Amino acid sequence: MIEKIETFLVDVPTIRPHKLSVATMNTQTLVLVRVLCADGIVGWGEATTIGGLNYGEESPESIKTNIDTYIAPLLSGMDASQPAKAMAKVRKAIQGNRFAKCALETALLDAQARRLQVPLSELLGGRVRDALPVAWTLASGDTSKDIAEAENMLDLRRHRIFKLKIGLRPVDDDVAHVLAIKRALGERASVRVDVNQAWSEMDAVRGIARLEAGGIDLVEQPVKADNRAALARLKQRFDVAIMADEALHGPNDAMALARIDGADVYAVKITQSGGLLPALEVATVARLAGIGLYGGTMLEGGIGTAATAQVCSTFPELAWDTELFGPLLLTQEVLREPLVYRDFMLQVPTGPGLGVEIDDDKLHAMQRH
Ligand code: MUC
Ligand code: MG
Repeated sequence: MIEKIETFLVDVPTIRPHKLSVATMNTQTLVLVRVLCADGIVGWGEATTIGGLNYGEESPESIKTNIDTYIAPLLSGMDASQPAKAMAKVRKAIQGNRFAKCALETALLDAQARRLQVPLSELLGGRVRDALPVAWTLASGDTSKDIAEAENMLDLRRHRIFKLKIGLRPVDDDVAHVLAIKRALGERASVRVDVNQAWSEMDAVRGIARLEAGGIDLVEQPVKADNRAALARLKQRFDVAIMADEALHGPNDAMALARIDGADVYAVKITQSGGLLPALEVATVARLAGIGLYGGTMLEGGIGTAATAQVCSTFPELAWDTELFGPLLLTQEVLREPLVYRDFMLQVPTGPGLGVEIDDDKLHAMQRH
């Protein structure tokens, strides 16, 4: 039986300012959800967003309040061993709030997988891979600092895929910044860009032509999320891979975009999809439509990152790798043991549930009061 659902806000400084077109992050706020079950099993979930309300329509505070006030009360007393039934009730009664639903579904599935003593991946169809290649985002805002950071990551054998955040500066300046980094790294790394919706279609045509010529491998969400037609036109026009990110708010968007042949790659995000099972549906639509997969992040800490890793471990094809580096951007950790990054890969935890353990003392010290 579900006895209690608790939520915590945890503010964690980043290791350096992280500059996106929509926000500059100096801290990340984790919304953590703890589900306590009558049989003593505890499940954890997490949701994060970027820059309060700069990235999406849920803020950390709204996620916490909406779970506490409206969502948790629906579940009290329900059978904890039936997470799908619990989530069906939530999805029927609650509009929107995808991030909140994701945090809750993660906690319910973590608890159930622990109860069955299997890794969470085994409740999601079963894993086909134990390690995931991980990109790093260069977003210091300074070209030479970004190059030094990339060189360091290559030396450490931590990352050899780099995503550059652009869209804040004029197109020509952004292109010059990206191509300088690509020239410095050459064939040693895959260089990709994320425009976070900042370009008009005309900007995108001009910018992407030059990025493609300069050897950039992928362009993520160049135009506004709701301008699917423009994304589709860019996909038809260019050979370089065009990835949908903010355009995907779950399986229905995945289907609508697939119908118009709107992207080469989908960024699969558990929060944006509204949960782990909807994220699997996004991935299934992509697979059936011949669209490549990428494991995306909302810069989660260890819990959300482990949850996405469990999901991605079940993908038969993961052509565009992942960006599950969230914990590495943060200065502090709520896990007892951090996730393991080795040889350019995140090792998918093998223990029961999410495969991570929360340090209650650390949580107590870090949580917002
Ligand atoms: C996004 O738009 O993809 C992912 C990596 C990163 O640096 O920002 C996020 C959000
Ligand atoms: Mg993105």
